[in-house]
Amino acid sequence: WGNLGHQTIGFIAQEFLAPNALSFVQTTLGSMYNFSLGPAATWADMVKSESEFTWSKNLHFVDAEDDPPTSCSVEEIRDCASQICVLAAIANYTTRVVDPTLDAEQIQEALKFIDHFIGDIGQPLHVEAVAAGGNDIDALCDGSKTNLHAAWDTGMLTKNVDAVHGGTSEQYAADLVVQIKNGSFSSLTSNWLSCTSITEPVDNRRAFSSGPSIETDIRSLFAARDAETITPLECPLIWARESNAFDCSTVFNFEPEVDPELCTGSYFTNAIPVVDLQIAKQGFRLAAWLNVLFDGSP
Ligand code: DCM
Ligand code: DCM
Ligand code: DCM
Ligand code: ZN
Ligand code: ZN
Repeated sequence: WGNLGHQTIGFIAQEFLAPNALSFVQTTLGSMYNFSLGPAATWADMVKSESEFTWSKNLHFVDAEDDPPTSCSVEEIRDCASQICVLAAIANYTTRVVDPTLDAEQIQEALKFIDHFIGDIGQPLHVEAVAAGGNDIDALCDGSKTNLHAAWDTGMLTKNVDAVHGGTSEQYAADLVVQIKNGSFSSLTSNWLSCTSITEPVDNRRAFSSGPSIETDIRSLFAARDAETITPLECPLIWARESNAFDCSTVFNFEPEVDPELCTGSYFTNAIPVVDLQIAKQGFRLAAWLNVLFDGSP
């Protein structure tokens, strides 16, 4: 996603933080980010072009070697063998954000990376290898030259937010929060969280217990950290598969030679509900992830 999408995800998450997670976020981000995951969400994109952070460029996506629109899939071993992908990055920064041996700057970076990467994993083209995640497929947005990836990161989203959400990430977030709390998304949220249902807080730094998949996930993650390895997480893989499925159903439902325009007509009409869903869902999941870490339950 571009800045608008990431900020929206951060502002949504901020609304659903539990007390300890909220206090951790506020203290860790400080006034520079207005104490909020909204403004902090774009830091990872800002630094990736700086020489000091070029190593982080390939952490923003996972190149799923599937075949959309015929066949969609994400496999940890096939697609992230190098451990340089968004799946491994979420695992790494989940251990780092609660690592008491790291200094305040490193903890803040870990939080900003989690804030950003839990957003990116919801962008279907950040979970796709074809044409470098769609970057190499030329397209038009309202007649302006773009590419398939950029239209999903920014073009379609900006057009829609300008048209029906007041043009700002704050208003877009507020509108999606209403849908999550009382509207069309409210019946979906327990499903969104089905892999983050950690119920037994242990302590503030390791609030994990046994149970469904994510508990096993995160517990083994911390065990693996002590062994200086990184273990795959199940929830981010499930989230990646959800996003990647939209490559088959929606994103590659597109013939650039026949009609390269993405920001009008049926392509746009079909895409916007997917964008809204993915932004709302990842914002809600970002809050749940931090709530599990700092408050012991989502
Ligand atoms: N780093 C990271 N994840 C790790 C280890 C390091 O993101 N598991 C980052 C943090 C610093 C840089 O790499 O920005 C150098 O860290 P160090 O000096 O700990 O090697
Ligand atoms: N990107 C991606 N998958 C790739 C390559 C890039 O999702 N295989 C993303 C990262 C940026 C955008 O596409 O959001 C543009 O990438 P770049 O600046 O590397 O061209
Ligand atoms: N916290 C945490 N891990 C950190 C820093 C803080 O779990 N690395 C949590 C513990 C408390 C709150 O944030 O719930 C404030 O912690 P403290 O005052 O101990 O830093
Ligand atoms: Zn992108
Ligand atoms: Zn990114």
